[in-house]
Amino acid sequence: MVGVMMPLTKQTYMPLTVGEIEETIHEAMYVALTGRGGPVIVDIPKDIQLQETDRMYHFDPKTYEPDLPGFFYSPVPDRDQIRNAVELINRSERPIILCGHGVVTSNAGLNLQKFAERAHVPFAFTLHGLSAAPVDHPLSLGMVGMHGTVEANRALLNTDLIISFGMRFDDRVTGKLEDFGGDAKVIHVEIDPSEIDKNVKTSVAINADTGEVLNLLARDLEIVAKPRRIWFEQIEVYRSEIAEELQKEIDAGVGREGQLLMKSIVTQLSDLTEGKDIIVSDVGQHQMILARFYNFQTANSWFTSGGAGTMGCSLPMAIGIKLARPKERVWSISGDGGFQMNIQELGAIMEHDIDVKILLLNNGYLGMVRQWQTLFYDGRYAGTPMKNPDFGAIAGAYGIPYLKVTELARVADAIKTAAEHKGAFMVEFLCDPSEIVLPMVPAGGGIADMIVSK
Ligand SMILES: Cc1ncc(C[n+]2csc(CCOP(=O)(O)OP(=O)(O)O)c2C)c(N)n1
Ligand SMILES: [Mg+2]
Repeated sequence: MVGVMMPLTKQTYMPLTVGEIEETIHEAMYVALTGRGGPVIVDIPKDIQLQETDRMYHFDPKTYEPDLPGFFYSPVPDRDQIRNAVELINRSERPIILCGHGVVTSNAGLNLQKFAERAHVPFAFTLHGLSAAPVDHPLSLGMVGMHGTVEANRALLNTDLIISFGMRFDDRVTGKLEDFGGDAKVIHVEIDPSEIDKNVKTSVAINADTGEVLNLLARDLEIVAKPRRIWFEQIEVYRSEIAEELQKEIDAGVGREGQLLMKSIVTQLSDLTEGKDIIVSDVGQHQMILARFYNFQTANSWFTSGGAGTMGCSLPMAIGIKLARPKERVWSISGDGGFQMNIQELGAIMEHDIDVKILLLNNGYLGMVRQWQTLFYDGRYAGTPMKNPDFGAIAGAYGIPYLKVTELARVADAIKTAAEHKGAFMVEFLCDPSEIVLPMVPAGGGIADMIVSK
């Protein structure tokens, strides 16, 4: 167990006597929550579980600090490095801020906004950075990367200074590394030292807690708000490149065959919830469409599996999130493929009466793979069409009320019914399998290779 979990976790433990369990649990919690957070596994063997002890609790978690040589992080930034960063920011004509998940976890979204406003710099979100700040803020460019917005990606191509917070320059953000960044200088604020200079060479590295750094930058009196008129004019050009085309599709709401478009469903969900609810996605086209079209307003309201994402994660994640944040409305949104990978979690919802709203965006395909087949494999749809079960019968078997929506006119009502229902509710939407998530930076390509429209 410990061996197989090692590459998947931040740390693994296996106490070999009952006396070690207490200390191990404390150390595991400390490691999980300190620095860059991450999963830690404690495997307590069965024979150790059966041992007896009279050892009493004697740790104070507030003052507890384990003896962990090599496990070191410093939350406080170096003032000289901050000064160097501010100098670069003040000099830059075309800066861009990249907001990563570290901004969400350090609850620094408000300071990110303040800093961006004070310095007059546009900001873009990584997939995991979404919901750190309102995505419709005037300085926001939306998501960056493989399925990022035209404006975020074009700005990243043409910037002279990347100011990145709590992110790791994943390949889904950078595209082909050799083509990334051009002559742009890079400021990298990151708590995990192993991420600094890993993928992208930095001009100024600030190895500290993103929250602490943004707290300083939001109030830094040395920062000059330059007008950067040419840069912002250019950004408006990027913004308008496909805006009209997208709006037309959203307004039409259906594809050529009259089936629902996911971007229309997500836009209606966003409007009805005013972008304030908790959104838990699965992995696939619907995930990228949520990332692109949900108007995130609430801090830490977006939960998803990034990198090579894990299909099936949405339902169990949503259950955990609802238990942790019972007062907020939680939407679990899956594709027909991913939903069936953890469908048994409906049992947990039934057993514990958990109020999770389930939206199933059923396009009859492993849609994201189909998209690659459409764009890069001459439309050879091998292994992607789904022969799906009767999802209504499944919901019924678990005692979960269910609606099926095939018409655009019924989308908003169905979402509203689910939202207002007390308890779990499921809505299945029949979606157009030919919908493609664009823009797209092809895997292995540079951001300049972005496919913008069909
Ligand atoms: C467990 C797992 N298996 C395979 C993949 C590769 N994969 C990524 S997206 C996708 C298709 C997802 O299909 P669906 O859940 O129907 O969502 P859609 O793309 O149609 O919205 C696949 C197979 C993955 N990410 N995770
Ligand atoms: Mg699908």
